[in-house]
Amino acid sequence: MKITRRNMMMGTGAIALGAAFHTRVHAADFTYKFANNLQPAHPLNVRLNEAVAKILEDSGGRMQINVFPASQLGNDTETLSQLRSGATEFFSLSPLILSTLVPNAAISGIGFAFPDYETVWQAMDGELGAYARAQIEAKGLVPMEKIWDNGFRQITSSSTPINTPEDLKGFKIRVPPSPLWQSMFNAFGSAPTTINFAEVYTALSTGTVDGQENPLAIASTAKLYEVQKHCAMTNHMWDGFWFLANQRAWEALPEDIREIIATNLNASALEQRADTEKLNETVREELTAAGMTFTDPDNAAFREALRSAGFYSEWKGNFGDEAWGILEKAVGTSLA
Ligand code: X2X
Repeated sequence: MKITRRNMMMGTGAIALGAAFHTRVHAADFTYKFANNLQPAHPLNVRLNEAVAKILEDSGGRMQINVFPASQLGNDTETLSQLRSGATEFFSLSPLILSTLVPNAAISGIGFAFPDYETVWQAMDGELGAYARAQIEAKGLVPMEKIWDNGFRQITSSSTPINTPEDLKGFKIRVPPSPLWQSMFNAFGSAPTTINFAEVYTALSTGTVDGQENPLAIASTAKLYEVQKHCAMTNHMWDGFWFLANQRAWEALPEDIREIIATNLNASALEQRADTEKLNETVREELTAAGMTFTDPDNAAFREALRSAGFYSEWKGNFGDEAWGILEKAVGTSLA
């Protein structure tokens, strides 16, 4: 091979890269995967990337966590199976989707339960969150203490704007894989279809469903405004993401590394909550500029529609008096 300036430089570069890679491979005692269903620009991934960099640093390079955003390892249903088998070590998941494994984890997703964020965080950092985490642990998964924010959910549609609960009758809406979501939109008289988030953009663009519901931060970062025209600010439920570890993978880590991971993830959760709340408040303008039209319906009418359909009494029965009592105490009002 003729030595030129160009391939000499490439050679040097390759050696330097090789050396860096070598050091990294040997430095990390543990290399774990962290899966989630959100786009890289969502505050959850922004803060998660910061947290894993800090974990690598604080552990002296012993703990490497590689983040796989945007359902790269599979949709939520598949990734939950991977988490249980240990094929994926970490996963962030909505309490409602997690309820397919841990039924009472869904308690925080009851429609119109939380009036505001202050009540949400008091509940989720308090007795209600502790109750949910105990339920999760009983099924062999390890939840971090602080839940991350998804947000208050709003309904988007492509054909007609939603102004009243009557507009939801017969509405073909995508819901995430969870009995509580299915039940809620059945109570509205809609035609809900269960679709994992990984397939939502396609389902909307091909017209398989007419609408979906998600916080505005997701409508923005997942570019749902490209395939949805209207948005109704129903605030019909708050949703979050439990940060979950596979139990065997977690217990394989030395105590000090577990401590470093938990401390950093819980600290980043608080920053992510602030980011997401702010984004959900400010992004309406951006979505309007992208061509979406907004309606601000009377939320009380939607809540009343659920009540008169028997939604609350049915779910009080499903969750049982203990869980329901903790929820009512947290929100300071009788729900059923
Ligand atoms: O699937 C959804 O809609 C999402 C992204 O909000 C959840 O993870 C529940």
